[in-house]
Amino acid sequence: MMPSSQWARAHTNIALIKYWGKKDPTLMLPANDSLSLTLANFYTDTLVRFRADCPGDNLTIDGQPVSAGALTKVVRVLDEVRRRAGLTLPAQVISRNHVPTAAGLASSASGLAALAAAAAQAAGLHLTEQELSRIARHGSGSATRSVAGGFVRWYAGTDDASSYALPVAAAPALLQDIRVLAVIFSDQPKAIGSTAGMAQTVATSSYFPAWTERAERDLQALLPALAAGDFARVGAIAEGNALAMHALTWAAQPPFTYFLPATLALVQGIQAWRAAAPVPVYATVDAGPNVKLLTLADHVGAVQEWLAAHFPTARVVVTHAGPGIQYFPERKEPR
Ligand code: 2P0
Repeated sequence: MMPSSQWARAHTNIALIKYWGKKDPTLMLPANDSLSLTLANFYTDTLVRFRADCPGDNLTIDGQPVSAGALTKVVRVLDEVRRRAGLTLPAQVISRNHVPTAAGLASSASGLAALAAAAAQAAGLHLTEQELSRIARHGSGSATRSVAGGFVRWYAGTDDASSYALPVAAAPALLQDIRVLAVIFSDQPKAIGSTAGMAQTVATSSYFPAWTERAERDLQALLPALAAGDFARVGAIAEGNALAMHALTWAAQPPFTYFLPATLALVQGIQAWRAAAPVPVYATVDAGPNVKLLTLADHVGAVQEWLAAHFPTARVVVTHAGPGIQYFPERKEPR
């Protein structure tokens, strides 16, 4: 069958149990299982065309060509699709990010998940989410989880076939009511990227063995809390897990941190507010200075007011649970 063209959309995600470290960088196997929430407002649309008249794999993001040197992750995903489909054609890839400018949410998770889905479909492979997540994993670890919607667990696995993501059961009310507020302090690129930061952590952080045990314990505690819809428990586990991840970087050699003073001020401010008032709001932080607050729909207004009073210069974007991969035919570019 001649390969065709396909648009696919994938949403980014926020990890409640973090992925921070690979046990096999070649196969992209993580040291521990992780668990995330797919986010509705932040996504990437990607078109893949396999065509003989392309000089090689090429990619534009929001209309800007990406240099061949920056294509490594993209080519890893395309190669995995070509290997499975028995294809040798190069690919033209057009990608559009719908992640608010500098939202502090990585577009690599949504971008590489959308790429995996569009490329597989364009190559004539009709794969389950589980199979697609394995392909996305070859691009970027966090992309593994962006293939599915809602709460998603990435099983670390022990080889290529056993390292994939699947949706996790959660109380319907929790899935409907959970909100994420992205609080943006900085849109500067970080000094140490995720891939390099986690490699340095695995190689040198004296806390790394304790981290993998902690992450496993947190995940086992989170699963029943999600199923029961116990938001306070979910939030407390997520906040503790994020801070444990950041402790790893301080214990690396040389030590480093993604926190800015404002990051710490917000995390401490939220903890103090929570202790003083019965507001269910919890913080999580990824590989950068911005903070994501977890709360429930009924409390979004109060959290926004508190942020305006205490962090008046921060930009805030509110979102909720999002879906898994969506497809659009080529002639219908998604809007
Ligand atoms: C996560 N992060 O679980 C963690 C928490 C950031 C902090 O996954 O090397 O861009 O391409 O697999 O996926 C960011 O790392 O790194 C990340 P690679 P990725 O969401």
